[in-house]
Amino acid sequence: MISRRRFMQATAAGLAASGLYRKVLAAAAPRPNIILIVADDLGIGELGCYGQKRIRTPNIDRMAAEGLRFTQAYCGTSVCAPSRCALLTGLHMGHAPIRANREVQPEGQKPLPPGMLTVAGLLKQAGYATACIGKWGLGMFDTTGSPLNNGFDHFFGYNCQRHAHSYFPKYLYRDERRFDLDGRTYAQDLIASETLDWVKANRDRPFFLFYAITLPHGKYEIPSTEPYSRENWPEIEKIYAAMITRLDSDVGRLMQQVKDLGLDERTLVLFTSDNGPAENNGGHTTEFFDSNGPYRGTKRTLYEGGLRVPMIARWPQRVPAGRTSDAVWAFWDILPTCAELAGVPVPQAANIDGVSVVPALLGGPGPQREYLYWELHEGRTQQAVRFGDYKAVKDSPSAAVEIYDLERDVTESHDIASERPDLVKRAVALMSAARIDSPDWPMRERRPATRPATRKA
Ligand SMILES: [Ca+2]
Ligand SMILES: [Ca+2]
Repeated sequence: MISRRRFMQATAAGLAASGLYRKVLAAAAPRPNIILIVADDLGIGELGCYGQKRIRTPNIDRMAAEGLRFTQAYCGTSVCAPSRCALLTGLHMGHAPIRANREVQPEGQKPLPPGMLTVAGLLKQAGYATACIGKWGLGMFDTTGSPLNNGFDHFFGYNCQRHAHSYFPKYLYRDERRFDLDGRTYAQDLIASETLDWVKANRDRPFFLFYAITLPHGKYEIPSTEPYSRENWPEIEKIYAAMITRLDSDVGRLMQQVKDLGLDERTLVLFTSDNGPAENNGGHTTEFFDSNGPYRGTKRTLYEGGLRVPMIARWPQRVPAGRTSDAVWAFWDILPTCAELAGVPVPQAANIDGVSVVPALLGGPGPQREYLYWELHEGRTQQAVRFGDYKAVKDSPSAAVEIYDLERDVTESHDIASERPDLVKRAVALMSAARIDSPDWPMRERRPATRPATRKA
């Protein structure tokens, strides 16, 4: 068993460089506001700044031009709830309490267990105002998984992922209180307004906003297909593109609000997506807009198309403008990164997997570590590990390990496992060292092909 501590040790050179960037940060007091915008099922190929040609995303593209665009950032895993669990807790899928979407009736998902450290809880302790606006998916309000039991002062939107499939819902929640809607109101209208109001109300104190925007996931619904109404595309693709452009314009409104309130230079904004693009459904195809860009796979796979997500950071005067970074990092690094920005230590007892990427945000190197690990329990258990530029994928516990060299083969087209038994051996050892067994998430083989796969949330 390889010690986790050793994985986190930086090289001497890396430490020296990180120290330099940390001095820059220390000079940058006071503590920044943090806005974390997480789109739902937005593919890395769906933004102009990542190569999209037809869907318009001018506001997010401007954010990238004014900030730092990461090319090798990863989500927690390739479906909603566990990916957000990694983001909030600093734990990767080998240790996270939530490792799949698991529905609870009549509403909600399997709750976070009691006593979890979350990024919101840590920042709240440090004096930040905290809100989650959009979608939750980690436990109803009467459970230990309620956002209000996990560090958020304020919640607005959908608690349940299934409920969030509808953009014209019959109700939403403000904190734990349900309020009724007429079923004709586009929920994103209310959610977008709530973000603007909340930022304004909290302008005078440091704040942390987790803006879990639901577009473009769920049912494909939008009041108008402008600016694509006259395109010669299938109607479903006009709707899909319009949802992404709507996501973009609401990000733009929020950025404008931050600017208008004079908060630009003390607010770090991170924009990302919780997993790769959803598979083909309802007539929509990932091929139409090349939603996964050059990568293989989609949501529910552990290939790069499922895991590699857009990640843009903007913080004028601190984060360099108009640059890209190939620093390799992942959602479980968000908690320690925000903790460092807020000047609050991460309790050792939480035993998190993430490391702070503050040096990378400020234009320096990414963290040095031995590996990144993912697993996913959708029917069978899939596993993946990235070590250096090598990536190993295992489709089920009994499946052969596939090995790809991402530096030469970013499309994961050429499995080199048969040529490199040494890498197979290493990947197997890392996959084993990276995880602890959980009775909630047993390792499962593929079910017989006669049973249709679950396609939910
Ligand atoms: Ca998602
Ligand atoms: Ca593609």
